[in-house]
Amino acid sequence: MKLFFDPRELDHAPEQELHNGGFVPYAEHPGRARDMLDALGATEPPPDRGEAPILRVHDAAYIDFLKNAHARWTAAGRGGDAVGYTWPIARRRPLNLERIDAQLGLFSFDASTPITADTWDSVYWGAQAALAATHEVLDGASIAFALCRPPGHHAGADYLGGYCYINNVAVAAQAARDAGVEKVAILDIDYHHGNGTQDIFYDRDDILFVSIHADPVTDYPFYWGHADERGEGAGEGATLNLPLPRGTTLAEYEPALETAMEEIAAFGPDLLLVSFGADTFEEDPISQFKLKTEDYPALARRIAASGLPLVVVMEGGYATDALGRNVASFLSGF
Ligand code: Q9C
Ligand code: ZN
Repeated sequence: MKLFFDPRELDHAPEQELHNGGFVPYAEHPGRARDMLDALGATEPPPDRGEAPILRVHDAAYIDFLKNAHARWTAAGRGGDAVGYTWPIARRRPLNLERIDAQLGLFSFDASTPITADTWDSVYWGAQAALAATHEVLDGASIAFALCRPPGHHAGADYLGGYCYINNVAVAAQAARDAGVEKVAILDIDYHHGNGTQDIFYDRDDILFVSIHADPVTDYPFYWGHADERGEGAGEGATLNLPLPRGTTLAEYEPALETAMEEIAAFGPDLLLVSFGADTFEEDPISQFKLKTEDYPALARRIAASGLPLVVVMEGGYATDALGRNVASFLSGF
């Protein structure tokens, strides 16, 4: 299995995040990628497919903002990383606001996803890694892995959040559609609901989104991921959310995965993309499921049993010393 990674993904390194009312060291740090690299062995850098595939799922104004936000923050006389502090609740109405603080609110949904001078470069190359893995499979490989960092599944067409800026799996899914793949399924097994991915494809019937995650009644991102969200318009029925309670172990996780895989089989996709987060691990510092390192191959085997071509895209996982081990354990099941 080929693993795709670009060293520029290491550059994005915010200093801190707002957590429960105080500032703490940033959980989504470059050491996560280093830990995975140590455990996984040789990776290859992705070719540069440009911005066009990114702009297929993200608004041009948002991408422009991402590229320039930190420079504008600095020009406003600020030090450190750019973070918003006020949000236009329910997008009150379209306004042409120039000030960086207004734009940060417009293009984000939380205060724990800072933009640094290096953010654009890292997220751009992470998206290229997802594209490389996708094209590897479109060219005939049965599976490929994209070591994307920062992660992507919380980012929507025009917003960042949850440590995510570009939605790597969404870019990959759309690239597959554009290459002629008719039906694409996305299985999201990060601990957190993939709100950005859901939003991007919510009204589409050509891309199925199925997610197993911590119940948003108790866990971030709260406002999405409830079981009654099933898609809208043409996409009605092409979204499936399977929320699980805190404390979930493999025994409770497996029936949800069975349901997810049956839904995917019924959809009849030509390609399956997996948003994989290792934050379902029992020792994850910000999450509350109880999966063990040795549980992950069973998940991979059930996914592989679909017989579908697979692209695995890295999402979260914050127990840094165990992260590489957990990802290697998951991939070993394929
Ligand atoms: N620190 C992913 O796993 N939590 N993102 C912020 C207080 C955000 C996790 C709240 C968790 C986002 C990709
Ligand atoms: Zn997560």
